[in-house]
Amino acid sequence: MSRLRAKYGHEAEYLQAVQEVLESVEEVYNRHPEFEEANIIENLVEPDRIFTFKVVWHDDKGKTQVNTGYRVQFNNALGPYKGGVRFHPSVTLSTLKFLGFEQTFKNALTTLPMGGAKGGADFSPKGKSKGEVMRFCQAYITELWRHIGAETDVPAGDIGVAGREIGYMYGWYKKLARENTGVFTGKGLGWGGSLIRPEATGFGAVYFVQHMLQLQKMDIKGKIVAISGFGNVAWGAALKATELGAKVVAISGPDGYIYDEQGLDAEKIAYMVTLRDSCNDVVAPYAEKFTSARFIAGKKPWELKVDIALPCAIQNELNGDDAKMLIVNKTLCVAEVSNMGCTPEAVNEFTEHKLLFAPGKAANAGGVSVSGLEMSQNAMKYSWTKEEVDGKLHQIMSNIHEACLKFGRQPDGYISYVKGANIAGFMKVAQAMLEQGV
Ligand code: 2IT
Repeated sequence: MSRLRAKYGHEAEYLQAVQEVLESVEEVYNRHPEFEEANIIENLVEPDRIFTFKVVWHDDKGKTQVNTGYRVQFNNALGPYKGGVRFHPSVTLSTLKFLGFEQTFKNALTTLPMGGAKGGADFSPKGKSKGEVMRFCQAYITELWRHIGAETDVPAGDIGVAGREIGYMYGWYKKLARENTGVFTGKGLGWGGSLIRPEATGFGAVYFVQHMLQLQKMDIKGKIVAISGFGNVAWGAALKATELGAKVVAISGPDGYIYDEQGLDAEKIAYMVTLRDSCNDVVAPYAEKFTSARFIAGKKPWELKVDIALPCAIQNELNGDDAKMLIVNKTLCVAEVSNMGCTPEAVNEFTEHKLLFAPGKAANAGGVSVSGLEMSQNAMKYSWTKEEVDGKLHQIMSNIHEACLKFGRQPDGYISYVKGANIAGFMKVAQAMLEQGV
């Protein structure tokens, strides 16, 4: 860590993600001298390669706009590089290195043959027209297309990138590469996309929470849930939690949160997608449309008394003070559905108070799992039914939960899902690297 800090001191998120994994695996690592011999940690914490490029495009006024685009190919010990693309003004190299690092272990947990990667740009979709988004996606791919491919690196969506953006990127990729392979996942259902992919991250997270609760002899039915965010991931989580009989009382945006005492229903959940697609990045209009709801400006939903908290927005969105409030309010379970949604201080609070807490690389692995299933379907030139994909997603989330139990059970019986997920993911990647030589 001190070597990494000296080299990348300004990359706070990347250092945070690495530190968490190294702390978790220390004991196991020390029991495997072959890892030390091969210098596996030094090898594993550095991305294989990073592409950084200028993305130049024209806005609707004909003005030239310049952004910075990236793709971090982190590790391909287990399969082709795989991971999403994020378009958000906060994107830096540190963000994408942390996400690529996390993705490597998350993908290992899915048991599917996928390495880890992440890409993106400091582009804000907020207030942009459809044409502007399309031109931006095309300009991004003009630079990136040479470095990706169905057997080398398979991008997908993340914050600011959903079905529409994947369509524009894939359409442009096809023109340049002159091939029609499934190089992106999250494609439209009519042209190679998988059923359940849009819902998969949220669905998988709720399946994971079900396993956590079941182990403690509890049921998700009747539980009160707070969700942050209102994008694709929040939508899937709200849909599944509601279907299973939980009551989702909060969603949030950068402008504040919505408290809807009656809970979300099908109409309200559908409206969430309309809000997201408007590209205004605000949730306040929800309270104007539905009178059962209140808009609380500038606040996060973690001050509410709820049973389950699901951060679904962005990294470090739940801090130590938020965690303290959730603990005082006797929250039963917190699952990171966003990547690294909780700060280290928050994670420490949860662990100290023995709260049921799932880290993102376990809880949100359902999205990339169904991406892996989309790759399989594309390779077979075939598509599975909704039931088949959902069944496989269920099985994968159950396997991840088992892996967390295997490596995360503490002497006092507490399940550290953080340790469990990190050790299970690390062992698989480290072993593969060792077997493949340097
Ligand atoms: O963080 C993630 O796992 C994603 N954004 C999805 C990645 C993927 O390749 O489906």
